[in-house]
Amino acid sequence: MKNSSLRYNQNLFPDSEIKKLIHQFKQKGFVILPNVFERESVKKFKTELEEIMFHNGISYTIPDNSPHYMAGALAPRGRQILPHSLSDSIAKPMPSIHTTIIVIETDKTNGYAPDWHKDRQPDGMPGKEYHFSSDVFLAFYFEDITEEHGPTQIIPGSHQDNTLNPYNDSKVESILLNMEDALLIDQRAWHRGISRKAPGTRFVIVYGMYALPQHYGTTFQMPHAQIHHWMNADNLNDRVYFGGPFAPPTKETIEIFTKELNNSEFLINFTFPKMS
Ligand SMILES: O=C(O)CCC(=O)C(=O)O
Ligand SMILES: [Fe+2]
Repeated sequence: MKNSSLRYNQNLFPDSEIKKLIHQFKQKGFVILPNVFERESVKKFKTELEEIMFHNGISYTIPDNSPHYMAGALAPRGRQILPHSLSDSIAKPMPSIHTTIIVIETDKTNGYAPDWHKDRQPDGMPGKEYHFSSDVFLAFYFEDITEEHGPTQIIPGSHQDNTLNPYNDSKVESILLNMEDALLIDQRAWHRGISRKAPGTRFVIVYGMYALPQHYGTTFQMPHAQIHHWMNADNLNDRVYFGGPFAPPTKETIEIFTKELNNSEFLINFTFPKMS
C-alpha cells in the first residue's frame, strides 16, 4: 500500500488563536482551521486519493487499510483544537474517533452530496446559553473550495437556535476554504453538500469524534467475561454496552490484530498507565 504524501504543519496554534477559533465555533457552529497541512503535499495527496478510490457497489470509497484513510485525523492542529471544542473544563474529555465518512462524488455519481440535514439533535437547552456537543466533526476537502467546487453549506447558529432552518429564510453560508485547511463543524447545525460544477472529483473526508469522559479505566484490557458478552451480543444495545463504539473483531480483524501485534515493538512493551 502506497504511503501518504500528506505533510502536517507542526506549529501548533497559539493560545490566543485557539480562543478565537473556539469562539467562532460556538457562535456559528463551524470554524475553518487554517494551515493544518503543507499545501504542496495536499496536491500530491489528492492525486493519490484519485488513484486508490474504488466503487464498492454502492458508492466510491478508498481502501480502509490505506494510510490515506486516517491521514487527515493525524493533523496536529486538528488534534490540538478538538478537546477545546468539546469542553471548557480543565479536565477535558478525550476525543475519540467514532466514525469516518468518505464522500466521493464523481461526474458519474453527480448528486451524491448529501442534502440538508442535521447529524445530531441539540443537546441541552437550545437558547442563549451554550451547551457543548457530545461529539464534533472534522472535515477535509484536499483542494481549494470555491462556489464551483461543491462547498458544504451551513445555516450558521442553527446548532443552538431551532428557529433557524432551511425551510424559512434563514441565512445560508457556503464554507469556502483552502486545501491546507480543515473544517470543524458542529453537526447539530443544518448543513448540506453541494454538487460541484467544476470538472473533477469531490472528496470530503469527515471524522466524527466523541468526548470520552475522564473515567477511571478509560483504557483497559477487557475482562474475558466481558469479551464473551460483547462477542455474543445479538443486539446493538448490548454490543455498545459491552464494547463501546466498536463492533467485536471478525476473523479478518483478528488476523490484522495478530499482524500488528507481531510487528509492534510498542504494543509488546506497553504497560497500561495506572489510573489515580
Ligand atoms: O458533503 C458534504 O459537504 C457534507 C457531508 C456531510 O454532511 C456528512 O457526511 O454528514
Ligand atoms: Fe452531515
